[in-house]
Amino acid sequence: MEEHNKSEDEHRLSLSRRDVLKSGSLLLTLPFVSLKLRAAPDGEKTSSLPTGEGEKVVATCSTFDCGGKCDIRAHVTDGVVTRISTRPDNELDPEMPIMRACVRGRGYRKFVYHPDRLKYPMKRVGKRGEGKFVRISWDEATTLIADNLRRITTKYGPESRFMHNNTATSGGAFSGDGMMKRLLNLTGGYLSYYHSVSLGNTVAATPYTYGVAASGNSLDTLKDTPLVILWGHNPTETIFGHTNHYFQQMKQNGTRFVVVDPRYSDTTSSLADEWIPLLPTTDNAMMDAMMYVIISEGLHDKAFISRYTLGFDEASMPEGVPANESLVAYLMGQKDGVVKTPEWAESITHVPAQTIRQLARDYATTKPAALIQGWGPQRHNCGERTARGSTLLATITGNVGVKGGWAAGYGGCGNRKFTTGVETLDNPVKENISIMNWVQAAEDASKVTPEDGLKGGEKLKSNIRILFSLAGNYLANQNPDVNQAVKVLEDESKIEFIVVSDLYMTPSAKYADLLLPETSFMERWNIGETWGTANYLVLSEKLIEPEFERRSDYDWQRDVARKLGVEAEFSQGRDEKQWVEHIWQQTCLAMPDEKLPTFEELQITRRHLFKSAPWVAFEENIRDPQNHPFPTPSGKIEIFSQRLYDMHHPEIPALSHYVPAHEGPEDPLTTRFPLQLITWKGKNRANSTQYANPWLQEVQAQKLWINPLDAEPRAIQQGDELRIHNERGVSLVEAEVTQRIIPGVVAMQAGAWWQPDSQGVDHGGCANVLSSSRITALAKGNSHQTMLVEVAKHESV
Ligand SMILES: Nc1nc2c(c(=O)[nH]1)N[C@H]1C(S)=C(S)[C@@H](COP(=O)(O)OP(=O)(O)OC[C@H]3O[C@@H](n4cnc5c(=O)[nH]c(N)nc54)[C@H](O)[C@@H]3O)O[C@H]1N2
Ligand SMILES: Nc1nc2c(c(=O)[nH]1)N[C@H]1C(S)=C(S)[C@@H](COP(=O)(O)OP(=O)(O)OC[C@H]3O[C@@H](n4cnc5c(=O)[nH]c(N)nc54)[C@H](O)[C@@H]3O)O[C@H]1N2
Ligand SMILES: [Mo]
Repeated sequence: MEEHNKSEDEHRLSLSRRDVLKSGSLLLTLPFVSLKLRAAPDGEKTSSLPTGEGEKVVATCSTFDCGGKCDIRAHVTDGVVTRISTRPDNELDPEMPIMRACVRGRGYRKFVYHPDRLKYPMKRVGKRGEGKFVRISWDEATTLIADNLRRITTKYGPESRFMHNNTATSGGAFSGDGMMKRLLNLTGGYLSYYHSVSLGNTVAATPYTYGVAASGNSLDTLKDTPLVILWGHNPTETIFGHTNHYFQQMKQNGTRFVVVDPRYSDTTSSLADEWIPLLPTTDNAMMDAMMYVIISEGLHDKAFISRYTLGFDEASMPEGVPANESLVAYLMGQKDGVVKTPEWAESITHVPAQTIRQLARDYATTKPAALIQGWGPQRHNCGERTARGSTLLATITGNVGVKGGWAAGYGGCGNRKFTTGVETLDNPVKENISIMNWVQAAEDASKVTPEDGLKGGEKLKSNIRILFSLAGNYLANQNPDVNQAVKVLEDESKIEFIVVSDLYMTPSAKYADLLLPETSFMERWNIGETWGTANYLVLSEKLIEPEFERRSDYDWQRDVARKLGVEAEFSQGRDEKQWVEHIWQQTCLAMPDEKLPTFEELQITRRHLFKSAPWVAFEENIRDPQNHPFPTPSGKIEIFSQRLYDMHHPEIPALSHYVPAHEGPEDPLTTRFPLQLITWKGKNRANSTQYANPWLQEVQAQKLWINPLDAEPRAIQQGDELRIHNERGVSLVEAEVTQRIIPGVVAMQAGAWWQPDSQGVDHGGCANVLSSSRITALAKGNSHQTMLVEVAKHESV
């Protein structure tokens, strides 16, 4: 239901219909429709109110990091977006996967036209984090940035400058985040970070099996796959490019879907023939037992294993490794005396042995079969092992490099194409930290060591002294262990200047010294880029003019560059649209065979689908191993990894088998905090983006899922207010007593805004007051998902 309220009328903009026409937005087939318009609220706005004759429907997309690049149709009347719809059922485009807008996409108008949106640049007046600001001019704001950059760089060097995790604009070719890197690089550089908190653990682990990370196929190759195992994968909510388009077709054609997930996810309810819940972090035990069943029953693909792999059994081990380090030796307990039977795994995973046995048999005897892992299982502190464990299963069943199979692991598709993006230029600062190191680098950089993740040097030259968070809510919301992070943020003697740009007063925005109101994607030009295995680009056109004093990051960055004397080099004389056009031209040059439309044409066609033959990862390596060895040290698929073995680290076993996780179900800490808490990415927001959207709050309330078996002894009933706590924090949230979660585990949606009271108790259901900043062993990455908690009725405490 669409409705107009006063605040939206106030948001009606001054862009005339003629401007919209000029900009070429009138594309799709919808003829002008006569609209009955409300009276103008005041004289001033009258001139900009529509004159009544029409509406344009513009195909566009957001540039959020939301999993999909759906087909959004913005209905624009006299410079106002009045409605969002999606690709009509009767629009024929057989080559383009159907990407119907989800609730988030359909809610964009409420995100853009929200009375709480930031309107003016503001500087902090209270203590840092208190959230007290006063309005200032853009001239003062940009002078503050330029002066602080100059002062801090002179005093501490460019290594003291940090750009934070900012994913809300990562779905576009152009962003303030990217341009800020360019500006910093033009003026000495900055401390950069590596590791994607989204998928970094699996990206780090997968090459130990295959030599490269990208191990996914194009989804059209799964058309005739009879069995798909979705392992901690929830694309019905997370979208993952155009996954649902294909999965729904496959479902209709009879593909059997099995979902392995502690939660009965929306994917389970919409797709699965079977749901197998297990305790989080125990996936490797289940995988080990499946491999045990497959091998002990002789169901493994012997020809494939002998031709392409290393380390399956004692006869296929590299030289110099002691006895009993092979996969078979491990599974049969030849070294540790523990045979990895389904009964052994049942006690760890809580999956019935018979279920494990049956899944193992089904997976090994259905040819081909695709085991596809989401990223939830790898956002744990055992995540690298879980990711690589799945590659071993795919390998011993011969599902690697074959059409209809899936190599598991990271899963990204090697044939995807992207725009060239902005030229951020070379960064003179060579030190590079893991995203997990930033709090320590701000508190006391001398403690950040190569062992924790520092690269490019032995130590850091400076603490982080100036920080930019442009389109992120990571500082005090999305970072694990928020309470630990904000202690450092609050200390004004540590980071001296924090710049945040956002559309809303988020928990992280409250920690800004300077808070800047950015435009939304509807108020800028961009090109949206796809996710997962999807392979197309969508123009994200400027639809409406910014209101109040909102400015795009690039726009104010030009002023800062001017004040620093580098504007000409920085901007190359281009405005935002010209940059997007430039990126497009560079992309066209980089892909001469692709026959991309010109930028002018793109404004008519709106999107470009990269057409390619079906892609099967490692197809060549399997077809012709002599001439195309796997890019591993041995040239084979490495079941046993000598490189991992040589690390001699108990959490990095050469076979990626089960090792109990910190804060997993076997941790002695369970005596105090007996429940595992996991989070999931829910349908009504992209991480914390759109948290304040009232429509989307109606879609799904923030609640803690708890099984009746855990609720009952705690006298918890549906709707009770709960207190979730551990040593790191306390969060209050409503109970959802449900069998959709396995006993022993509780779950809530990630991305709710942190709402601390004066005691530091969170009232928002923000999981990151409970999550841990423990670093994963191999990737030096995040483990947002691994935490133990206790839960009680709030009143009873
Ligand atoms: N609707 C929506 N879509 C999104 C996002 C969003 O916020 N909202 N965010 C986007 C982003 S930034 C990313 S990185 C991706 C993330 O995509 P994913 O990381 O795949 O999404 P999650 O929901 O974190 O995890 C997927 C599933 O893993 C399950 N899981 C958790 N722990 C375990 C475990 O130990 N074992 C097993 N087997 N399963 C487990 C969860 O219950 C969940 O159903 O999604 C993107 N898509
Ligand atoms: N507990 C838990 N925590 C997690 C995860 C988890 O699974 N569980 N997942 C992690 C993952 S995978 C990710 S990717 C991160 C994401 O963490 P972040 O990168 O911080 O992403 P968001 O939370 O979406 O915050 C983006 C902010 O940008 C703002 N924004 C939107 N559009 C624009 C724009 O055009 N300009 C500007 N300037 N601002 C804009 C939004 O209002 C929002 O406040 O969270 C991580 N944190
Ligand atoms: Mo992410």
